[in-house]
Amino acid sequence: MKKRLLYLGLIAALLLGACGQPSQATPAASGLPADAAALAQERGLTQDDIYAALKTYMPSGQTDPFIMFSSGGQSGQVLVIGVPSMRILKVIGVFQRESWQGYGFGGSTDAVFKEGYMPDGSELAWGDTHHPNISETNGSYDGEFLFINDKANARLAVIDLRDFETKQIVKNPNTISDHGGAFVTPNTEYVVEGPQYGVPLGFEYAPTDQYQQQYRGLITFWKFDRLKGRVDPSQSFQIELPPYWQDLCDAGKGVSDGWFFCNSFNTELATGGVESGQPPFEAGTTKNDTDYLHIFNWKKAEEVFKAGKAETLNGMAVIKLQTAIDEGILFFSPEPKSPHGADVTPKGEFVIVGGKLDPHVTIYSFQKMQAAIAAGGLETDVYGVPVLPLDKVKEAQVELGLGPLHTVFDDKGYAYTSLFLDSAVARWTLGGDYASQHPEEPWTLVQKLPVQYNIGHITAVEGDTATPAGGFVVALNKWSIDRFANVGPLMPQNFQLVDISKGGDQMKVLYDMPIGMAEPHYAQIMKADRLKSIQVYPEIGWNPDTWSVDPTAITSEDEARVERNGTNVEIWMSVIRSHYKPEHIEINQGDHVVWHLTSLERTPDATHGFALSGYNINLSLEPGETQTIEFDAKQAGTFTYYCTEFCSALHLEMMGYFLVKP
Ligand code: K7E
Ligand code: CUA
Repeated sequence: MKKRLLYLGLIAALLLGACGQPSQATPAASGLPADAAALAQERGLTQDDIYAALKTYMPSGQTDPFIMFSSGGQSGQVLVIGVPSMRILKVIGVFQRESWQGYGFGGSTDAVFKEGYMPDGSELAWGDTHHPNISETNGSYDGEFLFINDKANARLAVIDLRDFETKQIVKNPNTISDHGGAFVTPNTEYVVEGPQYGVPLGFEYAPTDQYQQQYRGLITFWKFDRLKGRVDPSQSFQIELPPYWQDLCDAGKGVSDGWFFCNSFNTELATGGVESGQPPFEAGTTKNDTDYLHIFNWKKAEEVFKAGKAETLNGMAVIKLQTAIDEGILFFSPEPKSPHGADVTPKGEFVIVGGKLDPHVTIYSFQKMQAAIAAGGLETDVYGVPVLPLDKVKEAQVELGLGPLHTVFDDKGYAYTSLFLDSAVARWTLGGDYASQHPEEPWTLVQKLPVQYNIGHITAVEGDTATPAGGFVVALNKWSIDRFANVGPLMPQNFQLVDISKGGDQMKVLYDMPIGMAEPHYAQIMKADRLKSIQVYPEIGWNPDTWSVDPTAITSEDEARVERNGTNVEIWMSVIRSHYKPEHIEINQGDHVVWHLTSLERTPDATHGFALSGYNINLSLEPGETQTIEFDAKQAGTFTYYCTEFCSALHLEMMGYFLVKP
């Protein structure tokens, strides 16, 4: 009994604490059922567990204050997750077809999907998404667009956050894999796709013994046309780089706006070949003590491109390496052992680089870089790129632990770095202007919080912008091992929500969220109120691709009809609870079919599907949406079409016959 009272008191105290204002919280606290305390006791929940539960629980009907956009890794998707409840809100098909969204199964999205095929038209049906980036205005998320790269095939996708649909995929014509994308400049002038593995430009054939002469790195600045909501390849440019493996990148902002930074590895120019007695890549790429931080003046590169000093290769403008050197576009600076990550601090004055095999993060000063460039007299690497000496540009090094990878920031002057080998989140204090924000010494480790296990990226609320919001960090852990029920040898990844609301060494793990599809790399967390998404399409007949009323749309059931012109059959179909009109379509085998479907619904969430069995067609018709499918009726027989969304009590009756006469 005594224990029970203790628990009750504890929960009440936690509730009061969690809600801040005791007066507001009294209904919940005073009305707290005794069985809650009994439950806590029965389950053996600790004080921390109860705090974590109260921090993350979202009562039914309440929405999360933050939205996380996570890459879906090798599933090619984007995951949309509410924070702090860690509930999945949506899965967006990007580089793979997503039947639930009707993405890539017959409607206008087929064209988007096909845009991303190889230059010779070969199909690419999957992708490896790594780094989602929300569009920014003045260095802060504006909630309008989301970009993500496909590491597997060097592609970039544009998602419109008005309807959360993928609108464009561009294939990079001059490289075959990428990594340091998709990173936006502070006003989303460009979406940057950094490269990864060196290949000859245009991924032409060249033997690996020609590595130094013929292989290259490449960075792409895709121009974003915000009005059109699309990348414009004709206004985009690339910069040829030495064939080091350029890795993670970040755009300068604030004082460093106009500049861009990428870490790299393999300055050894290793080409592998373990099968023929060469050192394997893992050894060959880690011989040197340092690799090169790549420092780009992208405003200068833009000028050079606009002045016509770029060459055209496979339809893309490429600033050649020598031009980049001559024009002062590209500089290097040494980075300690197997660097990973390049993260710019909120005001833009420092770049932080981790080191997979170095226990420190290295902090580079942008101001010192500028001074070193101005001072001149720089040595160069073997390709002639000027190298800024580390001791001239280094602001500090902080020893954090083993395997520092990525760093994000909060509103209290702390930085948070993922420690892969240590399986920990390091909280440390920034110096410079940030020093006044916290009582601890600048540039010191404050806490190492164990996470489960092997954290890759880390993300914080708006934690990579000019205006970090603090509150939560999410550790994107690669291994889960023993954290969840055994679902076989391919285990989920583990997203761990971490409370960073209290200063000092008071970070706490709050919640484990299994990710049951693929390996997400990066995620961004945005304040939910920045979203401007629509609930229903603005007008009946809306084409989500053109973002306007489609000329083929109909506005009432009276206009539904079938017209035949020789062997061409055109169908105008209305879709509303709970019937299609027409319900019978009878055609001849071999006819060419153009089928327009318009949802006449105006009610939020009144979505209808359209599945045409046997023809590999499935649409999702959201309220007001129009889609057109086009195909040859090759198979004769009796086919059914039906609605795949449970839209009403008579949803099962929402069907029709597609009769194809032999
Ligand atoms: Cu460090 Cu692809 Cu961003 Cu993963 S990369 S961790
Ligand atoms: Cu429409 Cu089910």
